[in-house]
Amino acid sequence: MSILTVPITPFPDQRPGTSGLRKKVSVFRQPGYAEAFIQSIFDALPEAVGEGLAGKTLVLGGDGRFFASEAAQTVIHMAAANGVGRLLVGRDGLLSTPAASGLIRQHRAFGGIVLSASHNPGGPDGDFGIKYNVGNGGPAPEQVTEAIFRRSQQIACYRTIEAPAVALDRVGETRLGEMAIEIVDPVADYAALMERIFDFDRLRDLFRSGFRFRFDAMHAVTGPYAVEIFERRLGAPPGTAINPVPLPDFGGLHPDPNPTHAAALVAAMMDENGPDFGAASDGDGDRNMVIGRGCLISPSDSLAVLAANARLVPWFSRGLPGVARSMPTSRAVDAVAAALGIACYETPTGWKYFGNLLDAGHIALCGEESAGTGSDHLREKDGVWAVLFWLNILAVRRESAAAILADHWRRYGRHFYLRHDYEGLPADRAARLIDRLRASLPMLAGERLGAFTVAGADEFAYTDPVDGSVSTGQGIRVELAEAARIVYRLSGTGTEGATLRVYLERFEPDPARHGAGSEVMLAPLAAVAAALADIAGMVGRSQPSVVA
Ligand code: VG1
Ligand code: CO
Repeated sequence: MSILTVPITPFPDQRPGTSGLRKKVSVFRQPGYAEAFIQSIFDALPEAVGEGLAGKTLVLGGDGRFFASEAAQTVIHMAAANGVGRLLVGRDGLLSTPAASGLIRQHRAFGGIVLSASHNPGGPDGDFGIKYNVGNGGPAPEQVTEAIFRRSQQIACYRTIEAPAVALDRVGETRLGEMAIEIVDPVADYAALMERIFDFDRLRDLFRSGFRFRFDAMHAVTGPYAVEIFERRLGAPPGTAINPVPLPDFGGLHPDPNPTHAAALVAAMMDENGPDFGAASDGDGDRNMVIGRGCLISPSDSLAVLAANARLVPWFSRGLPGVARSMPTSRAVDAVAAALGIACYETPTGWKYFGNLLDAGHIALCGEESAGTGSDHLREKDGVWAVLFWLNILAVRRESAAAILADHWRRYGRHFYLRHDYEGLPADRAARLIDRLRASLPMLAGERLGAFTVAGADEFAYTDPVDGSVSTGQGIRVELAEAARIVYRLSGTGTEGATLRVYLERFEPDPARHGAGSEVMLAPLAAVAAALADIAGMVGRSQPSVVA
């Protein structure tokens, strides 16, 4: 088989965002586009992590979305041409993001490539993405993604080999040129890891007792994981996992597990005869939405409840060393950490910032307001794991999710929380909105905003406590004296114009008010947030397009 060196000219737009390179499928389909980015990863590694991939083990998988099979063959051929020693591929090219992270760790692989645009829509008109994970199993840190981007701006050629497509539909060993290929069951190792973390006997008892659970896989990657773990290993009735077959267009669904896109599940859970517990995951299986009967659970609250109940899970029976949350995530988990007397770290948005804290053992649990929760069991957020965590708590406490949440608020107070997204904005105007806010920061302290007073305002920057690296420009924070906070930042995962995210949070200690709806409780804060940034004037929108 002959190695080909194909000349290309650099594409200017290959800077990875919050989680890998995400673009429209039509962008990825330009000749040489995916190849240029993949070769940039390979070329950047020696400088970025000290060693190249030659002779090393690489993991490859993805969420099976449109364009993933072509892209998988591209990676396979290029890996062989670039001297990769061994490639571990999920059968049919499928691996959830957490399963890929677990495989990298278990096989001590050098790294991995995940083909997914996660919660972004799929199909020929939707999005595609490529993400590189490093040897700890986690997303490449910023220094590495920046090195990949720099390389992509100088790249002159890529290497591939002339060979037919490699069949990926059967578990087993094969070769391509000098490279060994091992096609693995995407679920087996992951399911075995879950058995080591949670109390599967107790979970089986829960399902035997008639507990009714519904998991919506949204025709994305978690279907096979849910069927194997919930139905086969834990004895939940067949049909517990709905929309379980991964489809390239996600069956027309938008695999973003929030009340807007998982509306059918939410409706079923709001029925008084609905299931006891419901959950959903996203395209690549790292996000989770959990929902009790009649009771939505915000991701920020979920993180806090998991932290408070961690000792009920065998993996955490000795407690947590510390926890972390991304900056815009509500401070509900901080209250739990304070009560437990453990550290709570605040990191920039994106899972890559948790890696060092987990590796160093400073934390064992972390999460984001965007429906991401994870722990030291691997180095990605993990949707099915988070759902099992809740089920384990329910199996031990034998109370409803609604009762557990109400009890949590009574103990720690409630952090009312909402995120307003303004999607598809002209990028220059969205940038100007943020610039204007940044410029106003020095004047804000002491200002009256409606019924609120600004206690402080800044732009978030983070110094990693482990390696000292600094990340700046991570969101505008406005702290209000009335135990409330507004955060503004621009999304780094969108593919169409800019998305402005406005995060609203208000603490309420009084249990008499805990039953109120977030929209009502946060309406005055939302009005102030829109006015302070002059969202209507700057980008011409009077309403957010998504409320999460
Ligand atoms: C969003 C979320 C962030 C999350 C990221 C990747 O990023 O806010 O918390 O880590 O998506 O999630 P942004 O930059 O658009 O706000 V996933 O499941 O799409 O990989
Ligand atoms: Co995801």
